[in-house]
Amino acid sequence: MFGITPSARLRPSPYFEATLKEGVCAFTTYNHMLMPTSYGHPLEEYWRLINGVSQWDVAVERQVQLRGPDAGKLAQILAPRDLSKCNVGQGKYVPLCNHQGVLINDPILLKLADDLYWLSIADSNIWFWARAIAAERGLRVEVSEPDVSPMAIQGPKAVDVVAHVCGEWIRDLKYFWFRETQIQGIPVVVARSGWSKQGGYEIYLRDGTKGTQLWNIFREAGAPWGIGPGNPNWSERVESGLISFGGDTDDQTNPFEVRMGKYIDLHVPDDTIGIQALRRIHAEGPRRHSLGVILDEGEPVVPGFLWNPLFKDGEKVGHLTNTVFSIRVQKNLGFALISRACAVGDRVEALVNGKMERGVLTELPFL
Ligand code: THG
Repeated sequence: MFGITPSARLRPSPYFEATLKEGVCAFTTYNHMLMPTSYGHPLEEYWRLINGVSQWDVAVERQVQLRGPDAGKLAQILAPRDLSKCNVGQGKYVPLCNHQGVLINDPILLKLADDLYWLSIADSNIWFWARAIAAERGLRVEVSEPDVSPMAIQGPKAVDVVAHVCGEWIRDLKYFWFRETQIQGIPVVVARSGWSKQGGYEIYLRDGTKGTQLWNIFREAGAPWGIGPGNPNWSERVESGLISFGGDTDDQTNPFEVRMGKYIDLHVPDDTIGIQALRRIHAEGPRRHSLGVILDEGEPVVPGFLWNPLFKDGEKVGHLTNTVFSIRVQKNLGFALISRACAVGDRVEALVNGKMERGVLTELPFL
């Protein structure tokens, strides 16, 4: 369709050369980097994730490092989720909000030490935010970006591949927990996590010069299980109801509207950013919620520029955010961010890639 012009503003992933060799043929931008989105065989790539094991360059999930005596304090000021019982070696999914309770990112927090945290961020600049807050609050903490680049190994056979490379201990790792280790001398953090519902691990590479080497180690070790390249999979993640910050949220979205309420602890200290607003929104009830949309028409929808108005009985009730053809459901599925006056079973319509499509509201996740 069109190409991408590299520039000094775009940071290459340490796995870039390896993914070129794998035949990557499309990218999207995320955190001022390029993320592979296709290797040219969508069905093969999808079923590899569902039934086998898939290897992803997700270096775009960049790390905001908090280091210093007040690192934990800053983490709790940034995150409206109770971190007081978070252990070293534990990760947590933490929606971050601004003072209005509006979602500004939804990272995974990793506690590496009492004075060292990483926020593995979605697509928005949290270094600016964390540095500004740390300075305004007079905290003794350095906010930086370490040399860290995640690679994901996802799918039901990921556990066997990662155990083969790292050792049997990875089978007992709890979800979002991690351990610092080495793979053939390459420093990594191995976590049980990843942006799919098929299970798997993320290998956080701690030496950007070793990307190709680390990629090839897993490529070779995974061969008996049929490992191959993939990426956060549009079809699978919509089927699984995984929300993409910035794709399924706008600059008014609060966590309660997008099914993240369970990650908000209203009792966190009063100096946590956004908590006053979140308490108020929770008490009043959010104005919108997210539901699934199943489109009537079967002709496969390819990802496009969405965020189109959604109508019920001719009246605008919200937005259709993402829509994609589901390979397991064999229908076009989308996410609706809509008025709470709309409910499961309601008929709706929206423009999808230039065509008015009708559909029905349903619960999330689809599968
Ligand atoms: N891995 C890493 N960094 C990331 C992501 C990741 N940064 C950006 C983005 N993804 C952050 N967002 C999410 C969103 C959902 C999940 C993980 C990261 C997730 N959610 C599970 C779910 O919704 O079922 C479990 C959440 C829970 O129960 O605690 O996994 O993928 N390194």
